[in-house]
Amino acid sequence: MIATVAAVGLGVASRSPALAGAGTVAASTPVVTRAALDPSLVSGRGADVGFVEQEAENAPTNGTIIGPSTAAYTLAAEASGRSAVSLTPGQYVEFTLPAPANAINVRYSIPDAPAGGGIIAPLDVTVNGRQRKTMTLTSQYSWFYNEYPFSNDPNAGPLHPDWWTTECNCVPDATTPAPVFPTPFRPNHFYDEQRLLLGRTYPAGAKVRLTVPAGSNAATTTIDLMDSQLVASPMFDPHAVSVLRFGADPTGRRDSADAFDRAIAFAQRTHLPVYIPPGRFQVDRHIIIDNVTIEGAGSWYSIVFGHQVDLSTPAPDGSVHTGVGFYGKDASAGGSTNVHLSGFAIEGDVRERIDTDQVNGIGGALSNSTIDGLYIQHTKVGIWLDGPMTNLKITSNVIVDQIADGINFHTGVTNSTASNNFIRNTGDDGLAMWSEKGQDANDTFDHNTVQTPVLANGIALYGGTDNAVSNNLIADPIREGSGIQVGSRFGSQPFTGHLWITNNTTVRAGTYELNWNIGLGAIWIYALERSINADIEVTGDNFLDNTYNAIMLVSDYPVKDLYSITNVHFKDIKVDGTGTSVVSARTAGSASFENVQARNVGAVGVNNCGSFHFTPAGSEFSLTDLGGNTGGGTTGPWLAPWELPNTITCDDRPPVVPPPPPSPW
Ligand SMILES: [Ca+2]
Repeated sequence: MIATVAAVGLGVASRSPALAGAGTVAASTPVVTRAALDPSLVSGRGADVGFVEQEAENAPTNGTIIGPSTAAYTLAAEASGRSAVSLTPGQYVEFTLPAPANAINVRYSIPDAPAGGGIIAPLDVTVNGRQRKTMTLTSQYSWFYNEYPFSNDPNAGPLHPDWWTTECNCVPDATTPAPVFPTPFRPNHFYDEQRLLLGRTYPAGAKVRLTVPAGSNAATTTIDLMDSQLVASPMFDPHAVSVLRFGADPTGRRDSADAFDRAIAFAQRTHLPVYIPPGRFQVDRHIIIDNVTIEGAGSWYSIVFGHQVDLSTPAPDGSVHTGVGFYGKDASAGGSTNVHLSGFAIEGDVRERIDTDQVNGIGGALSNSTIDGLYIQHTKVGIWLDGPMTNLKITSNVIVDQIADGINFHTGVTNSTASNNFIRNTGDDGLAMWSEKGQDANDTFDHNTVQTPVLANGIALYGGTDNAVSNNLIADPIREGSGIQVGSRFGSQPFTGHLWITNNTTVRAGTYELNWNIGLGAIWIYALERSINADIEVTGDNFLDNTYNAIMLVSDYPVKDLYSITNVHFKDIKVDGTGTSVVSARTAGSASFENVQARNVGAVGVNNCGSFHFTPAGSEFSLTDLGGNTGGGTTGPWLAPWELPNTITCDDRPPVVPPPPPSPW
């Protein structure tokens, strides 16, 4: 859906029904949101990272509002709130600062080059009509095409003609005549973001206008949102050892990797911290870190950036590229310990997905360590840990524009926490625990915000023991993923002990699964490689504005008679809006429900297919009603007695009734 705003400011009232209860919104009154929602709807959940979000679609503009739409491969769907503003040269969008600020961050999209590889284009920034600065936007890190692991060529055909392909309902290689797919085929990962220090502090009420210059080479410039904040002055630690003493170049012209190594070696001998002062430091390889503290002046000031480098021969780990990254020693070499990183940015240069490449912002094994207050952009994965390792705390980092995951606890990461982190625009899971070979155990993901993973899930758990996911805010997963996934997949160890999924809020999740051609759930429990029978307690979670279902439990069809899901318990849940059902069960097994309240439910409350035998005994999946399960939609109470315990109500593709925006309960 495309709506053109005829009068400046009209969009505010018409696009923000969720805010209607707050009173009439004047044209230039700033509309502050979190994940495109009224902040009161997500109070206490997600990260507090010190900036204020304003969606472009809520701001005065003479451009064109796109969306809202959840259709994958569209600009609108990958935007926060599934809506944005497209500007042609000469057009603007204007944000009124809701609080004093000296810095902004703009999430945007500009077109790709005709043959791929991206373009650069200008965007003017003025405050109260003055102080013009020009940002140089880029699409060099966006625009991927085709199937996994994706191509940068907008003219290429499917990468896997031997795969089942939904668009033709066929296997292209086995089909005569061979199907022809339009190009670009499955374009995605459209957005990027860029930070700008304004040079002084402006008061609340100042008007920050983003204008596409009349001569811009970008046919359209799409603005999704603007974050603003008051960035603190640079931190200086007089007791630390500056990398400048060892020859690092703060202008970024000379490579500073060797200088960083020398500073770290000195710091290890003298037991002093390493200091990265304000500046741009070029580092084109891994910096190995062990038993060292590295402090920057703040992530807006101390920037470590690098170029992607081709390796003449592949590294032992299979990498064919290297790039900027801070790496603990490999677990097989004992790993690293007592590493503390804070207050700087890591800006990579990764433009393609090569899963064997170690081109992550932070990697290796880091026990008894902390990572705090970093900004990580344009690496493959922000923080990819390969255990076994233990006791790592990852706090208050901003990780954006990644090729793959935001943070991944991979293989035997224990007693570790990721909390108060902000993750946006990952190309794969935002936060993941992947218990491959070794169990991730006693880990917690708490109070993080994860937005717009363009593929896969906001938070994903693949096996593990006694882990917790709590108080997170997860918004806008785009495709083949959910807000939260619990999956026996990717060769993971079994779920054992308990898994607590507590007090999280998802919004605009429950997406469409292209390969299955069905709708998912905002929480997706998936028994693909083994049964899931650990104690899974889903308590206090809110599932808002679910495109399809709120809750899905599924075993893939080829293994539906091998694996089941049991021992899952839902309690004190609020479901505000489902396009289809509250619960979709496509597996054998059972789950219990207590005080699961729902409203604005678009289809029958329980879509129960079981394991698809449809015998007179009913579905192979049973629901246990522990009371307090109230509310529903046009088809009646979501958990009506006639559905219990296992009435077959299977419908692969029920009509979707888009729910109204979430509102106070
Ligand atoms: Ca938006």
